[in-house]
Amino acid sequence: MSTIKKHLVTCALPYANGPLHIGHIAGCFLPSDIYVRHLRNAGKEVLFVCGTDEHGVPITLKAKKQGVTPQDVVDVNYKIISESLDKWGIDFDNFSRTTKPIHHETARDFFKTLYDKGVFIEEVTEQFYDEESNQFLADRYLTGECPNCGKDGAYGDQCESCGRTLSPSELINPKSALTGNVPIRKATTNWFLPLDTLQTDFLNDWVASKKDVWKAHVYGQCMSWLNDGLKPRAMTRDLDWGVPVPIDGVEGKVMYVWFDAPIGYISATKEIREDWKDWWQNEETELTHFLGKDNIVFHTIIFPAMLKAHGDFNLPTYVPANEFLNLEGQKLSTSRNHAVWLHEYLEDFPGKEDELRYVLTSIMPESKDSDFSWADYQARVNNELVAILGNWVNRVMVLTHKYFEGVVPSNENQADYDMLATANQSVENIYNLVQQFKFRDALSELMSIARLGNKYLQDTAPWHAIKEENGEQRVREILNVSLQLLALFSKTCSAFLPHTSVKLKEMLNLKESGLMAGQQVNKASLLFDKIEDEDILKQKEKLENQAKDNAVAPAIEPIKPTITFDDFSKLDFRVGTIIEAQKVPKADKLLQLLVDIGLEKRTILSGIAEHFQPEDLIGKQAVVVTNLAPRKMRGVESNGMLLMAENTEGKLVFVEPVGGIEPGSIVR
Ligand code: B3M
Ligand code: ZN
Repeated sequence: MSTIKKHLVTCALPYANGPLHIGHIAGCFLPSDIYVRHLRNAGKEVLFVCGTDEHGVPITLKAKKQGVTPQDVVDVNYKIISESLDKWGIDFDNFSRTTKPIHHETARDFFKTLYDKGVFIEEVTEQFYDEESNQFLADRYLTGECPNCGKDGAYGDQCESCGRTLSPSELINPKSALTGNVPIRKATTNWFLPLDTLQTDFLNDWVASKKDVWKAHVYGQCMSWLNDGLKPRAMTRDLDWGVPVPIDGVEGKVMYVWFDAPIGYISATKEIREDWKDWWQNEETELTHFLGKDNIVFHTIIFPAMLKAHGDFNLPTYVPANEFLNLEGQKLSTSRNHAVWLHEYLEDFPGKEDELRYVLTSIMPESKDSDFSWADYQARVNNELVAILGNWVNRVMVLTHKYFEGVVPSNENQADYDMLATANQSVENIYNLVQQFKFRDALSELMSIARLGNKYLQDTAPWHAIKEENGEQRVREILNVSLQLLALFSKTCSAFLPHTSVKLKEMLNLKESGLMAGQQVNKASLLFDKIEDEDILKQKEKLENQAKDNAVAPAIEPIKPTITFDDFSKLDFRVGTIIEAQKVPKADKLLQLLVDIGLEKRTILSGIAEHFQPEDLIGKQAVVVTNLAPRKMRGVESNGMLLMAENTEGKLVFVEPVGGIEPGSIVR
């Protein structure tokens, strides 16, 4: 027997550094909203909280780029984000902000409790510092190559390419994101959460207990971090934007954004509920976090470690993270503006909120990455929502008006009630699927009710039956069953298609007590219209234009600081010929090459797998840096580096000796 009385559901707080795109909404807003609506329909007591994450370096970087204050940036984006979510129909109890005083106070209390309990390790460490801009380079202020996947552009706290959390000192060739300068190191005091001891004390066992509870990819990611061994992680930063560190005598330091952000879930609860402790500190409340896969470590390891160290809080039961959504076969990208923005969609397709919900639920990246394309959007709307659901609803309503002047006919003998039994079975299946966070399957089960309704009309053909002897009696039965199916559908669809559900209930004049024979229904109104080729073309053009606009101002890298001739002559460049090339398992970006450099053959890993097919590389020549210290990636040691030319769009070409030359030839 479950003793769960309340459900607290959270959706990851979006950074207020830009609007929301379809990747964010398919990743966590949509699944959490479906889940919450589903629980509410089932009569559960639910609280659904979210808000904008308004601290952190992405915001300050944006402010600097635009020449405004961080507060200006978050004010603008909070407005766009909250209005678009509201208009789209996300059913939050509270959508708060982490710059609110209540949040600062809550985060401060939380920090203070850990500090007073002696949880943190205080340590003076050398951190990267940009002398030109006079500041420490925390998190995204620092970029470099990822030690895990080799991709350039990883941040001081995380590589977005492979999802790995990082410490600044792990980045290869770190650079300041502010000036491009190579940073110096400077001593500073920070407070660390001892994840290593928390791992042995409780995380190992707690995560292990989630093996069959969490999705395989969530559990798998956690285990890989635990297997690598956790290290203490700094929870404070030398920055001025954030929640000030509440330690007497400490100034100019704020909390790490990933320390304060999840506490935002607590503040958002506190803001609207006096009984907030009941939602956070009572075993009868179940906590569920929805998020995208790049946030898994923070919700399954770091935040639970914080909650545990505090001592008073519940830990999450479920962490149903989604994988990534791509757009037209390419990674969604805010910086390249390769995205469909929610607020723009709502403007371009007024009244089509549910169409987007439907399509994104159908392709939700629940267990692997998936792809949104405009052609697929059009096909799903036209072939499923219009042709199946809209058509069914329209036929039932029109026939009811045609034969019975809109009065629900009776069916005393309960003829064809097996139809209703089948549909009720679907309703039960949907319930169970949503409980398991299988939203795609649940949606297709929902559509099976509409398919059943259509087929039933087709098979019983009331338009023929009416002409038979005693036909009217038969048609009464058919339309009674059809209207009941529709009433059931209108309730069941509300978690997935809330706007449609409201329209359907209005059409049916549906009361809490259900649909009664003799009751009047309203006229049919149009639920969905066809998406025309022209609409789709416009969206595709828009994407192309966004890409072009973006290409106007390519990010030209500044020239690196001057080096001496001696520095240069330390480098050993030779011509190499590639003799073998293969993909590296589980690394999207890496190719493993065997390169003949004259004296010997070298294994070299190169982050070029997205640009070249291994088989096309055999025999190709390249300039190789041969005296670079070996580096291990994905368990393979790389002994050298291939030089490539890269343009501002990220296109790579080989730097090859024209006409060819013996491998091993020196380049100088
Ligand atoms: N703002 C990261 C993100 O938007 C972060 C989530 C916070 S959840 C507590 O991907
Ligand atoms: Zn990486």
